[in-house]
Amino acid sequence: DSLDLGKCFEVINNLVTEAGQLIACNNETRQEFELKSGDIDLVTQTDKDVEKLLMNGITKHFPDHKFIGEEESSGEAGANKLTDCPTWIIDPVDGTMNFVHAFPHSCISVGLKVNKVTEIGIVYNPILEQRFTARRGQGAFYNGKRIQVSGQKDIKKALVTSEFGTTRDVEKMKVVNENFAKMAKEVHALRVLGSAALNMAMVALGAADANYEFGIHAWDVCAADLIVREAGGVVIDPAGGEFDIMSRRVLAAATPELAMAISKVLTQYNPMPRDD
Ligand code: LIP
Repeated sequence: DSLDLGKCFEVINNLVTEAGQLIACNNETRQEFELKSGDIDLVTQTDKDVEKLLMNGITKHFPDHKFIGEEESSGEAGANKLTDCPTWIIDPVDGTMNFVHAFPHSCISVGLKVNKVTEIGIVYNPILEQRFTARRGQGAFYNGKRIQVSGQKDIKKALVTSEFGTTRDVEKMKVVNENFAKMAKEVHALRVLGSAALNMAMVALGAADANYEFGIHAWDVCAADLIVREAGGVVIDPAGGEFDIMSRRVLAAATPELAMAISKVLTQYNPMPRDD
C-alpha cells in the first residue's frame, strides 16, 4: 500500500514541535555532556531524549519505517546502509556545542527518504522559532512562508558559511584552515555559526549564498539538502560531482555558477570512514 506523505509530514511537523520544547527548556542541564569521537564532539541527555521522542512518535504511526540517527547510529560499518524502505534520517540536536553554551543556534534536523529519494525535510530551531520545511516538488518554507535562494552567482559578492567541524585531527584541520584562508581572499564574507543544517537552511532563505563542509554526516544534511533544492539552490559534492549523502562532503549554493566557483577554490578532503 502506498505511503501517505501528507500524513508523514503532519506527524513529523507535530513531533518536532513537541521535541523542540526539550531543547528550548533545558537550561538547567544543558551544560552536562559526554564525549563521542573526541573532546569537541559532544552529546547531551537532550540529544538522546529528542531522538527517542521522535523515533517513538514515528514508530507509533509507521511501525515498519526505518531510522538512521545520529545517536542511534551504532558506528558499525554498514549500520547506516540506506535501503528503499521509508527511512527517517535524524539529527536530534544539530549544533550540540552551541546548545551546551546557550548560543541560540541549534536545531532538530529530520529528513524522510523513500526509495532513496528525500521526500520531506524539516530543520527547526526551537530557541528562535525558526522552522524550515520542504516536501519534494512543493517548494521550501520558512515559518510557513515560501522562500528562495539569493540567486548570487559572483563569488566576490557571496556570503559563505563553513565549520571547523568536530575533530582536531591534524590533517583535517590543515585542510580546514587552508580553505578558510583561501575563501577569505575570494568571498564577500565568511561565517562560522556552528550548525551544519542551519548553515544550509540559511542558503535556502537567501541569507547566505553558499555553505561547504568536509566531515558532515548524513543526518546533518539530509533535510537541508531538500530544503535548499526546493528553494531553487544546488547541492553538490565539493569537488563538483553529484552530492552523495553518505560521503561526508557537501557544497550548497544559490546557483550552479557560485557552486563551481567555490569548488575550484577549495582544497579537497575525503573524510573516512563514510557514513555507510
Ligand atoms: C555538528 C554541527 C557542526 C558541524 C559538524 C556536525 P552535531 O553536528 O553542528 O557545526 O561542523 O560537522 O555536523 O554534532 O552538533 O549534531
